[in-house]
Amino acid sequence: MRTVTTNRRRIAWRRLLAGAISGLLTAAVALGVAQLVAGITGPLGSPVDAIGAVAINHTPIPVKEFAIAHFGSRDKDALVTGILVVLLAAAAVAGTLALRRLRYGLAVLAVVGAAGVAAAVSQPATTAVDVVPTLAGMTAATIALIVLTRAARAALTPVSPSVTNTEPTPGERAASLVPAGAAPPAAADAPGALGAPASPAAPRPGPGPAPGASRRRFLITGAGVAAVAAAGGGAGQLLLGRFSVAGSRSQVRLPAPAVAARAVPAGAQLRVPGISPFITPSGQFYRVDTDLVVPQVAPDSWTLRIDGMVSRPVEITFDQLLRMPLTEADITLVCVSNVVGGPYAGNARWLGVPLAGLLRRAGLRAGADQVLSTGTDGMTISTPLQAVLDGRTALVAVGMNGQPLPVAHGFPARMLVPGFYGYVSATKWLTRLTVTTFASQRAYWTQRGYAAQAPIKTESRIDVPKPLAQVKAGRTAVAGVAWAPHRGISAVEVSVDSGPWHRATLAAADGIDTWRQWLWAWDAEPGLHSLRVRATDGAGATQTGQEVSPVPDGASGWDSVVVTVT
Ligand SMILES: Nc1nc2c(c(=O)[nH]1)N[C@H]1C(S)=C(S)[C@@H](COP(=O)(O)O)O[C@H]1N2
Ligand SMILES: [Mo]
Repeated sequence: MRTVTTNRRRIAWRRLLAGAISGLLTAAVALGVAQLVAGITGPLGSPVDAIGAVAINHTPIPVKEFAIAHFGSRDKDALVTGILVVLLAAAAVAGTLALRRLRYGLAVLAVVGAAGVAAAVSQPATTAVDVVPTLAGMTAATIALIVLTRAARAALTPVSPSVTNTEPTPGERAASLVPAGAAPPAAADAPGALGAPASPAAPRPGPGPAPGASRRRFLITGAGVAAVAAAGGGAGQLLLGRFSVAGSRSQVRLPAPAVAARAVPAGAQLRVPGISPFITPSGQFYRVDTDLVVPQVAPDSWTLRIDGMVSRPVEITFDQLLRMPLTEADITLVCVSNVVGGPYAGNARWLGVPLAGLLRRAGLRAGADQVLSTGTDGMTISTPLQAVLDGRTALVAVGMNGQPLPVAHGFPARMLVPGFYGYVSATKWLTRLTVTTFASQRAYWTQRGYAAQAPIKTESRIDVPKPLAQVKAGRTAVAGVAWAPHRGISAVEVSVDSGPWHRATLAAADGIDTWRQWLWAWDAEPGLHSLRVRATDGAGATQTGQEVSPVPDGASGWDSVVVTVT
């Protein structure tokens, strides 16, 4: 009896395994074929990315904050991994169900496919062709599931070990035509219910190995499906390269600025190992956006439309933009999601056309108080019109640190308005500026609970020593950066173990729109110590110690680190 139970268990496991393998291969072929077709129709049709985009747009803010805090710039990888895990689990279930009843498995496929199509059509930047990859993938998946299920059923059909020829016995033939699940429930538990009668006289009771031929057929079918999946995925990846604008970016020649920034003062960069460099290299500049696939916007088809409450709506090409007088400026950009002490802040030298001049060219009508800018990804960003016009260097930028904008940072053009968090000032892949009012239009993040207007709060960060560092007793450099863009930094102070505030030395200022490095020499005494920092802006307002999380208008509080002095 024990042997019979063990055998039945083994059969059940084999069924599960074969079903799961069929399902996973089905998912692989769906993704591979979808990728191949997306390689022809364009990157927005990739079903995983489309589902991811929907997930991003509907993620509740606490979850988004959690993802940014815990996965950082890897949050997108984490999302794609999560979607793949769910898809593969669904596929494994579909494969197992299909062994029972093919149509159950196909029903799971249909649900997943419908979700993929719905996701693709719901994206702002997609068109009808972007559902084609998902449809092609689902068609391939349907065929694969049918073929694999047939092969799996044949391979699972048990026969008596005494049968050595590959001709199926009449019992086997019947079993392979009737899905196992079709047996009436009462019979399902009876020995031998899974298919062919096992010969009671056989030395090993219960089903023996499936005939080598049908098992081989399952393996060959599986390998074939896997090969189609891999070939499709690989070819799709190659074809998707066509949509990259890296090539046209390298062709862009930026004109010299009409208004050049003065050289960064020599004293703006302190010689302290581990401090944030005054100018953040573009490759290290933080990236925050809602895009799983970096938008690829070709400069020759790019235009910037200026409309809304203007007397003459205009549309400008990239060449026209480059022929306008360009201004160069150093501006520090900060993300509203940056927690106290966090990494989402950077400082770069930007090159672009002053935004105020562009808007005035279109003729501003009275009553407007908002510039609503739109990116090709559908992102909308609201900026106070008065700030754009008050003389600060608000730009439609085309250059970053001496190069055309990196694709991930908004190539071919983005907005920058010193003093405001990125979500209300820094539209990447900019394509439209609408002059409007805060009363009539709400931007993307405002619809999701963030403030409509959000100047960057005064913040300071300790870069060295690192949290939980071991430092030698004696003179120790405590250093970092402080920012209050468009107000400037007038003082930075450090406190040890909540003691008195000590004035830090400020590096040379490079205007009021950039961050400022600072340094304090600490006579460190052995023991466990905590250091904290606060800054005062150019208007004399000292950074608040009140701890607030990023929603709705930016974090506040004092950065602190704990170190061990030996
Ligand atoms: N088109 C577009 N522009 C965007 C965003 C976006 O998701 N899409 N994110 C904004 C946010 S929240 C920030 S903080 C800055 C970040 O710019 P960076 O990635 O160049 O650092 O871009 C802003 N511009
Ligand atoms: Mo942001």
